[in-house]
Amino acid sequence: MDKQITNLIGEEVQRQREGIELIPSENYVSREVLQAMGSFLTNKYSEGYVKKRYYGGNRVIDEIEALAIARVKKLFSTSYHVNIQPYSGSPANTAVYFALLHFGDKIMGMKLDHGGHITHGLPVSFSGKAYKVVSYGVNKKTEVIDYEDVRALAKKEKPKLIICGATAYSRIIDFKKFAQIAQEVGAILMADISHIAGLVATGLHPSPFGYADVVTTTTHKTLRGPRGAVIFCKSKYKDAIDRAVFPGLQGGPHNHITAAKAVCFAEASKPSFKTYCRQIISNCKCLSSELERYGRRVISGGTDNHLLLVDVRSYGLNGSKAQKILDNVNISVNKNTIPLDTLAPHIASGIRIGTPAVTSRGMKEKDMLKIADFIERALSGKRQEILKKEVATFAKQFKLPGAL
Ligand code: DSN
Repeated sequence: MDKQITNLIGEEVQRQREGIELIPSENYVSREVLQAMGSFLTNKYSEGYVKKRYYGGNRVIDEIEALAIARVKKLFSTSYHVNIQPYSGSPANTAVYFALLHFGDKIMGMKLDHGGHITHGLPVSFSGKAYKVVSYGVNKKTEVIDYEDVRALAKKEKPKLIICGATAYSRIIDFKKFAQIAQEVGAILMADISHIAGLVATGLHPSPFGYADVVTTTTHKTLRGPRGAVIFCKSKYKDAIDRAVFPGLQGGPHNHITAAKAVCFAEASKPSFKTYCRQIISNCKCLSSELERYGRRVISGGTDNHLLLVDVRSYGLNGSKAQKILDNVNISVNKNTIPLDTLAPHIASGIRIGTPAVTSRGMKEKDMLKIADFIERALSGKRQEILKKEVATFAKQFKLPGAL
């Protein structure tokens, strides 16, 4: 046993147990997902795809990969082709671009400070360097996507690929409208549902299947599986996508993660997972209205999903300071730019708060009121040592999923 690492893992488990985890992209996996990730499957190389491997000894791995694919198709009720191998969300998105575009082609995604992701065309990312980027945002007043603005920009710019989906957007995304726009300008439509995958799988957010040509998702956010991703595509893009993932960008798939994905897809197919996702949204709405009741500005005036963004300037803070203060009292959030932010992303004017992880610990609406109170007291400058103890005592009442 490696003592140093074991001790550090122990410390991290304690941090998770005594803390309130509000980063919307994080979650707690089940014991079964953990077991699959920590299995002997990590020992095997399997470049290629089911029954088309470059190395021998892949009979079992083929069965696992085929099962994961069958389960995820069932979960999302889709007949799209599935590539289960992407290591994570950014490689999955990069693989889609590599498959369907030439370097220098034009892509259109959501601006980072309006909720988009780095891989949706940020200048410092590969997506922003290899492709020409035009970006849409939210309406300045409503802070919600204005589909007529998106349409006008698409008509003017004629991108080859339109990306919809976000990392910091609290409202429903209308995939049908995006598909209409893409069709009108002859663009390919990619939906990145990484954040909302669990909500989509349970019918609590409209599905992009049937509308988007390609759908990407991570498996570790609302879906509550291992750190990884999946690409779904219409059959005409199948060969290009598969070639872009392997051998284009990746080598051997992470078979232990493929197995854990399969476990997660089965868990997410259970009725109890829908109950869980419903509770994520209820908790989020409750937290949002409680913070508004304290007089705080929630971007777009609320939330339809698992996250909300709070403008922290009314506390006399920026996002970075607010994140640090909350960290000191065992509450994890992340600083986040808000629409039309004048501050750089590493400082930002807002914080992003999400409820998938706390809901996995069994917290309900009454607990959200308590969390709002903790946040309010911390950011209004109340004594941190006392608050930290209160937060730890509160958090420890809730079992840490996956822990023995
Ligand atoms: N880091 C993820 C998030 O927090 O949304 C996206 O990659």
